[in-house]
Amino acid sequence: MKNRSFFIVTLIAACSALSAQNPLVTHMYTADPTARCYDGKLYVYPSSDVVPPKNLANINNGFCMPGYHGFSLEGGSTWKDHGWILKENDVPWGEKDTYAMWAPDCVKKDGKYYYYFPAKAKNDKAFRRIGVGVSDNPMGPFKWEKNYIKGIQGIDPGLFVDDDNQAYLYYGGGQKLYGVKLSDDMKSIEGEPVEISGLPFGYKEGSFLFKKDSAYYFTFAHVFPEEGYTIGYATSDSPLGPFVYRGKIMDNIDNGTNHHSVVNYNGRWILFYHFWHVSGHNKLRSMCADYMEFTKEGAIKKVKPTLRGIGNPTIGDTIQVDRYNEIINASTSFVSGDEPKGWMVCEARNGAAVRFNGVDFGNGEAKKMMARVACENMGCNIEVRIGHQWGKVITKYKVPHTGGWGKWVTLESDILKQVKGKQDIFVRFYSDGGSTKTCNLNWLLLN
Ligand code: FUB
Repeated sequence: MKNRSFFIVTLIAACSALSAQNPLVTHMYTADPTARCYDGKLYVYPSSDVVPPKNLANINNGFCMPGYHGFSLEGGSTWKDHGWILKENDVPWGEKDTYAMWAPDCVKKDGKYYYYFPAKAKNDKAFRRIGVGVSDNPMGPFKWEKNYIKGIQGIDPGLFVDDDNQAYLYYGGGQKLYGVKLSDDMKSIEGEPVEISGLPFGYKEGSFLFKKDSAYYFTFAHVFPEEGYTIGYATSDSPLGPFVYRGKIMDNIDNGTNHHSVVNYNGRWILFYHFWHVSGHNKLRSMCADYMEFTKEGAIKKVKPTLRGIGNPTIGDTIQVDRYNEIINASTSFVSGDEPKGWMVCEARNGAAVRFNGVDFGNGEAKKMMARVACENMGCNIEVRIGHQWGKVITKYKVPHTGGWGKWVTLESDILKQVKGKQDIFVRFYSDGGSTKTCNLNWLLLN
C-alpha cells in the first residue's frame, strides 16, 4: 500500500497537463462530475478523492473526500481548475474532518448559481445532509447557508430547473431515490419528497434528471449484483414521475462506482462520468466525458468509455496520441524515462498506425508540428496523414537514435500542406533497417 500510494502521489504531482481527452484532468483526482452549460460555456463540478492520511486509512470505507474544486472548459481542449469551491471544514453546519464531501451539483436559476453538496452534520444521526450556497458567478465565491436543508437527508443532490422555472432536487442512496420541489429561494423544500417510481430493484444513487423534447430522463447509478455499478435511466412526461425504466447508459467499468451527469453542449449530448485508470485504485477516481446519442425514438444509445473523450486539441495544445480513436500494431503504457508522467504510444511496429479524431487546425495558421519521441533502435520514420490511413502526408519526421526508449527528444517539422478546420489525423510509423520496434511517441503539438 505504501509503495502504491507513493506511486500515485508522484504521478499526480508530475501530471499537470489538462486536456479534453480522458481523463479530463490528471493533476488531482476528481469524481462524480456534474457538468453544466451556462451561456454557452461548459463547467464541471466534481468531488475530489485523495489518498487517506495514514491515521485515517479506513475512513468512509476508503472514500477520502475533502471538498470541491470547480473547472471550466477553455478553448476546445483545456480544463481550467478554479481551485477550491468549498472545503469540508468550512461547512457552517458540518462536522469537522470527516472527509465526507460526496457528489455535488450546481444549477443556475434567475441569474444566480446555487451549489448543493452533501456533508456529515454536527450532532446529527443522518448519514448525510444536503447544504446549499449561492453566488453570482458559476465558480463562486458562494455564500453558504448556515444550516442544511430541512426535511431531507441523503447523498448525491441532483438539480433540475424546468421550463416553467420550477426547481426540483433529487437525492438519495439505497433501494430508493427521491425527488422534491424546491421553494423559490432554492434553500428549502416545498411539499413532501416523493420516491422515484418505476426504478429496478437494487442499490441506486447519483440521481440526475434532464429534459429532451418534452421527455424527462431520470438517470442514476444502479448496482446489479453480478455486474456492479452501471448507469441506468428511466423516462416520464413529468419531472416527479411516474417513470418507466428504459435500460443502461453505461456498463460497469472495472468494478468502480459509476456516477455521471448529462449535458448538451454545442448541440451535442455529453455523458460525464468517472473512472480510476490513472490511479489503479477504485476510490481514487478521475472524471471523463464521452459523447452520448439517442435513437430516433428517444432511447439513449449505450455509451462506451473511450480514452479519446471529447474536445478538440488545437494550435498550442498537446495532442495526446495515446488517447487514440484507433490503434493498429502498437500499444500504450505509462511514459518511460524522466518525462513528466502520463501515457505514450509504444511497441509501434513497422507500418503501425494511430488515429486521433478531431484535431482543430483553425484557419490553417499552423506552420509546424512538434513530436516528442524516444528511440533505442537506429532510427525510424513517422508520417502524419490527414483523413485516413493513406490520406495526404501533412508532415514527417526522421527519428534518430535518441539513446534509449526513455530518452526523449522533441522534433520539429514543417506542415507541408495547409490544413484547416477539424480533421482526423493518422500517425504512421515505419522502421529503418528492419528493426521490429520503431519509436515511442509521447505527444504531437501544432505550432
Ligand atoms: O463519491 C462518493 C460517492 O460514490 C458518491 O456520492 C456516489 O455517487 C459514488 O460515486
